[in-house]
Amino acid sequence: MKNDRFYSFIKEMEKLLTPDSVYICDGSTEENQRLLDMEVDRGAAVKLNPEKRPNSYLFRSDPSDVARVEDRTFISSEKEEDAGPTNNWIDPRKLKPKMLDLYRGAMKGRVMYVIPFCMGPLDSPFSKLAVEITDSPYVVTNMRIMTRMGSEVLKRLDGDAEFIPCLHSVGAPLEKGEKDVPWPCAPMEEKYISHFPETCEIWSYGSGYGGNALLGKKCLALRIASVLARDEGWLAEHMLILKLTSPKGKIYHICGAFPSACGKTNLAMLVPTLPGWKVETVGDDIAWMRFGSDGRLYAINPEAGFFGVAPGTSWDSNPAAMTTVEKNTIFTNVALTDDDDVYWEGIGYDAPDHLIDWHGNDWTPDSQTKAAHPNARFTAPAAQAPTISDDWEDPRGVPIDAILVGGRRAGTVPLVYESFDWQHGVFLGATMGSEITAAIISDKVGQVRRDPFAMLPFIGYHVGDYLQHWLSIGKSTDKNKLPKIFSVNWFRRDEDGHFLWPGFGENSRVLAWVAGRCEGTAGAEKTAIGYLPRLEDLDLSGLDINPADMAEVLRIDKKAWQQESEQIADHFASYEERMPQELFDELKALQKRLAE
Ligand code: O2Y
Ligand code: MN
Repeated sequence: MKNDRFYSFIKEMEKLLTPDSVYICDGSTEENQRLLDMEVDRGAAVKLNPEKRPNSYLFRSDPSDVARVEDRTFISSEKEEDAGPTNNWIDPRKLKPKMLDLYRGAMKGRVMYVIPFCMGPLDSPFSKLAVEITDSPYVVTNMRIMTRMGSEVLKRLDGDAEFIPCLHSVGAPLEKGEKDVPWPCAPMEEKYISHFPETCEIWSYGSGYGGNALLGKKCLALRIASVLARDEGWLAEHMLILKLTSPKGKIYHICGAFPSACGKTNLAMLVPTLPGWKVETVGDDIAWMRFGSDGRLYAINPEAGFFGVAPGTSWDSNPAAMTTVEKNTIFTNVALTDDDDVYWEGIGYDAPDHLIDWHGNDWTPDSQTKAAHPNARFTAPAAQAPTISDDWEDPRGVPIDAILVGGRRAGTVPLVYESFDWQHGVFLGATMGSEITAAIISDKVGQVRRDPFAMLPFIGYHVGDYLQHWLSIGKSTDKNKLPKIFSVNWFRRDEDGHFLWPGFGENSRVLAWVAGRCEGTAGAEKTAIGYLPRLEDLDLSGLDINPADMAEVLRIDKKAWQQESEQIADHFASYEERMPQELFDELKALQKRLAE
């Protein structure tokens, strides 16, 4: 393979990082096995019982390195105003020298792995080639599941093919004779997850965990891709993609933007309770959408695997995910059973009398601590999902009929409603949010955190420009060819805090209504907030729900909506002068309709 830029990148990085050796990954089974065996031998991983969990491994992270670190994530654009009010910004002229100091000699005593990878199906016009340099074998084995990586990508880098350079180090050089620790990483104040949008570079230092280290995912497929999408006229979004088939065999593709921990993976793998309906999975976290030559929006899932939250995943809540992780899976920070299988809180059965917890300590049901970390993860190939859709790797993408936006709202926001048009739909996306729960340490529990299109931690530029880009996408084609936009809220509660809507498989009733709206067959009432289903517009057959609760999940409380509109006004004001005028117009129109 000849690509001068690729080899100069490697040479330059080797000079900077001074590893003991450099290794270019081919992505083969043998290479993967070698790395996993090496991690087991040095005590960094546990091979799980092959009879129970074939070809699967457990890693335990350092207790300080367990999740994405938003405070240490930076958009280092040349001008501060281009990062906008929702991002941490450092001037690249300061950040680059600072990080170069950290990177100098950072791979001493380690191997520098070079991972050629592709986000999106190989040879799809949507896809992007990239190269991640890392000193973490854990990252290599996870990237092999999460992306297309290795020799097939290397072939495509031949000539002068463009690629996105991604640099990662755990930030723990080894002195001669120094013994390594199972999960090397740097202290919090030395961690940097940095993005340079003008030069399309990602530099990550100090963390070996998930979104901080598997640079194809949040760093490339969302933060950098959102900038490319703005410049090239497409959308890079934090959305699941599902295929819905009606009893008549009609197919719909639906994207859904939900903030982290709102059940995107569960919805993407849903088992409908409505007879005759089927949901299949195209993607569970990220969608890249482009216009096709027919003027419709088409989406691909740029990833090849799932990096899902284990706690709460059970045969009841998500049977497809449980099947997906039966083999070839890397688990991180779950508990280990005495017969070398995995366990986590919410797996759906009682804990055995003894476990090894995510710290590597003995654990019994009397222990006061959790056996698995709440952000414990499974990394599993998407192709293993029993719900995987036959078109999930279609290089042309799948045509999108509807986009859902939603968060966790105990009140105010009804189960589902449809926007009046694209601009109003962008307003729904711009104003969506979730109540801050006790799971987040904050003095703002109960307050709504606005999270535009669930992209708050992932927009690589100014949030106002991002919303403007959504508006301009709506002007780029015939309006009848655009997906319809819906707001959904599975989380409405009664006065005692009980969920009013059963959720999970019953959400298929909402999907069926969405499909009916796309088809023009489902009814709705025009309200101040949008088109709302009446009770008779939803298929509620066989659903065991109290009629008063059902009425409540669809109720619009005008007073609560007036307060909501005031909160939205504050939220827009915090986004400063780049907030699009069209969204202020939508707010005014909402307030006028509420006053009527
Ligand atoms: O904690 C992490 O590093 C993972 S975050 C994550 C992983 C998979 C899908 N979504 C997310 C997210 O934070 O939205
Ligand atoms: Mn996510």
